[in-house]
Amino acid sequence: MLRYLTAGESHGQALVVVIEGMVAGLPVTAEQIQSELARRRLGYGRGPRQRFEADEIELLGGIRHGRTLGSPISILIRNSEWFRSDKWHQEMSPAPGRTESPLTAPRPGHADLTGMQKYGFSDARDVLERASARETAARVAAGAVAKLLLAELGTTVISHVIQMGAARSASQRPTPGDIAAVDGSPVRCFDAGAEAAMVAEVEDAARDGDSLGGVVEVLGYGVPTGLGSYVHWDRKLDGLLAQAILSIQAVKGVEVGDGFEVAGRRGSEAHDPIVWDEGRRAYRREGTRAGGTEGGMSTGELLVVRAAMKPLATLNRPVLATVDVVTKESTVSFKERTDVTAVPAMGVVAETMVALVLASEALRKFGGDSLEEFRRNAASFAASVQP
Ligand code: EPS
Repeated sequence: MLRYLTAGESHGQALVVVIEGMVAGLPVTAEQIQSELARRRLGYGRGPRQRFEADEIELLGGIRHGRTLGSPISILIRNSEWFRSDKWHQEMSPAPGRTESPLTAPRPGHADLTGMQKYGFSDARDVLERASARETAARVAAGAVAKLLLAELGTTVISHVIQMGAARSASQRPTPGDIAAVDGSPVRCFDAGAEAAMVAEVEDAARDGDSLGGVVEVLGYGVPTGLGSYVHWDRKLDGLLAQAILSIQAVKGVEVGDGFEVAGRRGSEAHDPIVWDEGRRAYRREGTRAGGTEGGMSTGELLVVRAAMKPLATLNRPVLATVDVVTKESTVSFKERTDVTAVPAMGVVAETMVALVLASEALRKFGGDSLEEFRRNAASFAASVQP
């Protein structure tokens, strides 16, 4: 229901996102989008580029006087890198010409080699500029708008880092009120004890010229009951969430609820019993083992989705072997990126992807062309939910 398309290369002029399907009348300001983009730049272990990428946006269409119009929303994010040196004007020029310095040693673990084979390129830059996770800035801008729609339903999506390299956090979960504390942590970890171990992991890896992966947990509070559906494979909410999460650069694993761990338990210990809450006149699940989905639908309980990110494939120490595509001789991969880890930033991107899926499914369920209509439909469903 909510469609969005991003365009732009990491060292090109700008990124752009076009969002289609948003209701009219949703209050949106540039500052709200900007503050989500600032959250994505957080995190110990990121490279120098995050210090000068301001991610300043321009709202090009779809918003007038602080409200959505129902028309496509278009957001531009300029790449500061482009303006810092002539190098990128030449390297990334859209005018006919060629580069003086093609990258001919594709980096293992990146899209480089397969992308070159697939699209017929001899310069890895033709691939890596678009495959780069810089693109997630445009997604986060779209996600900021999705989050504003979800806020109208009382739904909040947050995330925290639960593993960085070998360091893991305890099981306590932040609530929406804790998000400033999570963002205030250098590794976006809610567990102070684990935070120190995670920072130490990053320092160790940095000293060794190495990189780190990790796991983030995304939590959806106040998700309405009944998003997604059991009637078709491609309408299942957990399936949609998994696709959205796995589309994030370097993410290799996704779990809903207790995920892989539940497979080792007995059935009697693997599910969340249903109880009737007389005070709230509502059903409740005892536990979060299912992660807030059953049969591909949101149950109305806490949504729990985890994303596992592999360590970044470019190391500051040239150890990963590759082959030069011109000479076919063995060499080591070049250094294009400088971050030690991007796990804290990935958490913000994972929030974004979950928010976009939930907003899209909420629009499918509650519909409407205006915010007023959407709200009315959501309220009337909530008041009459059966049995
Ligand atoms: C990226 C490489 C690094 C990251 C960049 C993504 O950029 P550079 O090659 O200029 O050092 O900093 O991330 C961002 C700029 C961003 O905004 O996330 C890559 O190759 O994926």
